[in-house]
Amino acid sequence: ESRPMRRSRRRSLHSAPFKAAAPARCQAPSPLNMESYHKPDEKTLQGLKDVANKLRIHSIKATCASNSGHPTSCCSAAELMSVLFFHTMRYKASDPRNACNDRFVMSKGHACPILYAAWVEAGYVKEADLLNLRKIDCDLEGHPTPKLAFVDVATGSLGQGLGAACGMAYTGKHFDKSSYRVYCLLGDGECSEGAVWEAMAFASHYGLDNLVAILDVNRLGQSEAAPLKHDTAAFQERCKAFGWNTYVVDGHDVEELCKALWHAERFKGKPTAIVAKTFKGKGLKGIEDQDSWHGKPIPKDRVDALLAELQAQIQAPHKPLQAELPTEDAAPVDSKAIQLLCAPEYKIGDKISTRKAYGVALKKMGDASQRIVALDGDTKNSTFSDIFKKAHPDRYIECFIAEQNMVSVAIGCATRDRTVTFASTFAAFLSRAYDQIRMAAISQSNVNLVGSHCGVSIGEDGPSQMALEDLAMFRAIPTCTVFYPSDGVSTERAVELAANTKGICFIRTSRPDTAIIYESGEKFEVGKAKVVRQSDKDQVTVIGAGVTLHEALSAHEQLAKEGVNIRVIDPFTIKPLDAATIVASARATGGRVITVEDHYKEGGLGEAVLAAVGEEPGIVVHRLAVDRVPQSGKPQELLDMFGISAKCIVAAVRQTFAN
Ligand SMILES: Cc1ncc(C[n+]2csc(CCOP(=O)(O)OP(=O)(O)O)c2C)c(N)n1
Ligand SMILES: *[C@@H]1O[C@H](CO)[C@@H](O)[C@H](O)[C@H]1NC(C)=O
Repeated sequence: ESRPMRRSRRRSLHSAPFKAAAPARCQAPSPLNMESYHKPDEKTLQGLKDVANKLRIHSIKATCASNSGHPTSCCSAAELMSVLFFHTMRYKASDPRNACNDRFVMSKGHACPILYAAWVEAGYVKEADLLNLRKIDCDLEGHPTPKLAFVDVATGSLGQGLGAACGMAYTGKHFDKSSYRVYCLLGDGECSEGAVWEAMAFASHYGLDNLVAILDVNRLGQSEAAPLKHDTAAFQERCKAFGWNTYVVDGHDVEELCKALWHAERFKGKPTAIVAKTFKGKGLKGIEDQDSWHGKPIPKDRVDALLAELQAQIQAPHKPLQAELPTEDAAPVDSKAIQLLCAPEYKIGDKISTRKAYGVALKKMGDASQRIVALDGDTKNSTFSDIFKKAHPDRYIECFIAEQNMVSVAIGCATRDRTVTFASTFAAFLSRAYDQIRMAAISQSNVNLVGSHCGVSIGEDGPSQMALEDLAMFRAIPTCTVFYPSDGVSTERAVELAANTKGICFIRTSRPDTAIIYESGEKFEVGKAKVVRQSDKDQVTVIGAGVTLHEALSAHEQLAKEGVNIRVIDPFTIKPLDAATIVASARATGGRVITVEDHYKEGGLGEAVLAAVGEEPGIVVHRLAVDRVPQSGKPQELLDMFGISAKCIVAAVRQTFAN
């Protein structure tokens, strides 16, 4: 690239000598400081105003062509987008996914026509394509997804963009140690989402001064006004209370926006929130600031006049403004597979819980690659992610008790393959981040989620801590691989495989100590089950995982004494499930299959097996699973009470002969 780096050029233009900010935490949240800021020249300002109106025109035309979409949500953000994309942000317009580029997250994803329009003005998207908005053969969908190179995370479920932006900003600052910055645009209605405030707390706790949130306070939501209406002071107080440097601006004044964003870039130690007072449908006479225009294209009989008015405001049809180039200080991705440096160090019969084996495994993966990053939500000494933290403190992010945000941050860290991310908590608490997990699939994320404390086998803590829905939840996610390891060796290999598997990975770990059943050299593959007990005279196939695999092994032992042989299968991954091995075993055991799982009956291992054999004649699956809300007690007592212990398996095996 021969173009000069305007980052340094601008510094010398505007701020010679550049005044170092006072140490971050002592600096009062200052009003916009005029000392070193020089306003852009009139031509630039007019250019930015012109671009804003061009963005409005594009957004209106695109949503008219699709006869759906949110033009008024675009129009409130026109000046914000113009200044961000053509004055503040630094990126290579021809290479939107470049690692060095500033990031932009459109958290109010329904306003994406204006994002697409910005990339038209930047020269990356063809103007004619805008008219294919929302059409079946066009990647310019109704809400943005990473099918588009300029989108890192899918948005559209409101409240999630800022958490992902936090993950990107944390990664930029602490892992990439690069100068790219992260900008996130939110709606005011969107700010009613709790996840926004989890992210606000995270960003200030970690002093993410490379992150800017822009609040498009256009007063209106979908069905009525947002609760704070135009009370920008209330937004400012909230942002300040959450530890952010905060500016209130007229969101339609390009010069004020240039200035606020200029100050944001120089403010050290805190993230900056720009509370922008705007009007929904700004620039559209009779529609601006009116109710009942959310999500409606401009009616055909009004559109020509409104477009003409916007067009008339464009003064200078001169060559379009160009974004500045980024500083090239982010390393290219090293996409080599990450492998354990040595095999698992367990001996058959040793006892370790799979949750602890997870911590050991992750630490070893961290030894193998700098790209491995771990997150947890204040459960690190329960999930054992603290073993990783002790060895690699610089690559551990404590996310505190905010699981939705933890998942969003993890997704953000994993964007553009900057890191290989593992986020852990009790599996039960991942359920509150299910919307984030669902969106992660749309985001094409490779994030790895690890849930400990599955099932009734956690014992005394009782049902609030027991994950009994997690398999159902993760199986339903289209890009997800579900690992359910049953001993330390297979856990270590599950972590290694997850690190190198595309899509979302979920690893389900258990609390009780269980015996090592595999040799340290045993090979594991996604979608390949292990037949752990078999003979020529097996009469029933029993499939268990985690603690219930060990219960099945103990049932095997008891039944063997009575001369009854059972085949025992460890599926290793529940999705994909090794249907071939299961069907072959079922055939070898007279079509008799028993599944046993520490999970509710719906959507778990049993139903996965049923689905796998559903089209095979002559196979009958009997399911042992938790079928009601459990309670506190000792693990073994609970396994008995809820029908998934060795004793219950033995009884079920006998039952299959009775029939
Ligand atoms: C989690 C979630 N809830 C509800 C919606 C439906 N929805 C889409 S846009 C919108 C209103 C958004 O208002 P605001 O954030 O103020 O954005 P604006 O369009 O006014 O810029 C709603 C309720 C959604 N997309 N996501
Ligand atoms: C986690 O660590 C804290 C602080 O050391 C301790 O009080 C707590 O008991 C530990 N919890 C578990 C589950 O080990």
